[in-house]
Amino acid sequence: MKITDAKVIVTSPGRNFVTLKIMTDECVYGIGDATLNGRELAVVSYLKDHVAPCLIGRDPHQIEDIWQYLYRGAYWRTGPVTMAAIAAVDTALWDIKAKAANMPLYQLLGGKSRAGVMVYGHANGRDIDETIDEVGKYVELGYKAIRAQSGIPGLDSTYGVSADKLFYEPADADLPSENVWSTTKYLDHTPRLFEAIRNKYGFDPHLLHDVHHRLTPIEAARLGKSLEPYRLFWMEDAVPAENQESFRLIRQHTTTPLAVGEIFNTIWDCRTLIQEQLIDYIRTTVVHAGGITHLRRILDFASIYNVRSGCHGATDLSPVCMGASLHLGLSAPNFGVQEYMRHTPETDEVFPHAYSYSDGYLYPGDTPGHGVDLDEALAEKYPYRRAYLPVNRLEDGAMWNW
Ligand code: KDG
Ligand code: MG
Repeated sequence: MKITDAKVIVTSPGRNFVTLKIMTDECVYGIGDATLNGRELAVVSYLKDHVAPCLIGRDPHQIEDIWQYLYRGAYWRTGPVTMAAIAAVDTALWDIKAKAANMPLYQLLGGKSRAGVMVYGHANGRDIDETIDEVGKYVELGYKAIRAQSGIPGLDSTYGVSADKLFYEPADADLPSENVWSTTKYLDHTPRLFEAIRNKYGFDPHLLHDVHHRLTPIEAARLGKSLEPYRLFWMEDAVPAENQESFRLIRQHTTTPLAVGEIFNTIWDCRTLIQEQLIDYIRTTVVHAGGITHLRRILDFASIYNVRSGCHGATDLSPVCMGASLHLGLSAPNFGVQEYMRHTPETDEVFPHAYSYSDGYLYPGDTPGHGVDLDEALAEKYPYRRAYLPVNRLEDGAMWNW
């Protein structure tokens, strides 16, 4: 089998997605997600100008060799643009291999380790009462795990709180909108949110919370301690993780489980975190961490240290990424939980998929490949629109992490 073409498709059915479609001389094709929120066109160029020409004529079954060729061969390693491009190729090649074998992808990854993939949904509200109501809606939908975020008194807007409750979209403007952040207000408010949720719903649903990189290590330690009575499933991205050692300090102070890694691109970004058992869940996902080949390497490494997966699954990761992630989640022995932010009906129509939700779990389905396709004619009707994530400033105007 030979690769005959590699086409990059940009579409915006409510939000931007970049998809790579690899064609072969045997009429089997594969698709991979290459979306990098707010920097989409950089990956488009990387793929079109620098990767696609190198793929033509290669054997698509040589997945590992092609991965190494694109990673080592570029000389310039890692980074979100490079790794999203490599991920798209890798995902498309696994799709081709599984279609050629006439098997769902999870079979090629070793078969099922579980019946379904537990997912968590996003409950959020402008204040504690509204968030409590939203948690109730996810309980009604059968979710076993629910992330809770709430607006903070005295701050106009904050991460995780959206107007549309089911379809959260943070890339909300043509140029970055500006938010104001106060750690003091946040640290006072957040334990009250979880106290109120536990009072209302008891300890049955798993509760998760995303700090979104906003604290220092000692502040994160304080938050983790103050949340201990509410037994969170995890506290996510408590601090920016360029310094993996930051987590040593947090870990010394709290038993609240820690999750991190949605913006990591390689196994080296999480090596210390995993090896020193400083985290409980690694959140790297297919599209931003080099595809199925590299994410599986990360998860296997993590399994030795009792670290489980908690793959990122926000709306800016396309249904193609979700499908691939579900196959890996079904097979990985150390799967933990999968984030599931629902895509809009327009997006679902452009990306017909075999996966389905039922009673707190996602099931990848048994279609050969990863089970997600792209309706190219429909995709063309939704042209790219520039959209950025917000930025954050402290109350004195200084830039902060969003
Ligand atoms: O593009 C950025 C989003 O994917 C991110 O803000 C979502 O933190 C996020 C999450 O946990 O889903
Ligand atoms: Mg997050």
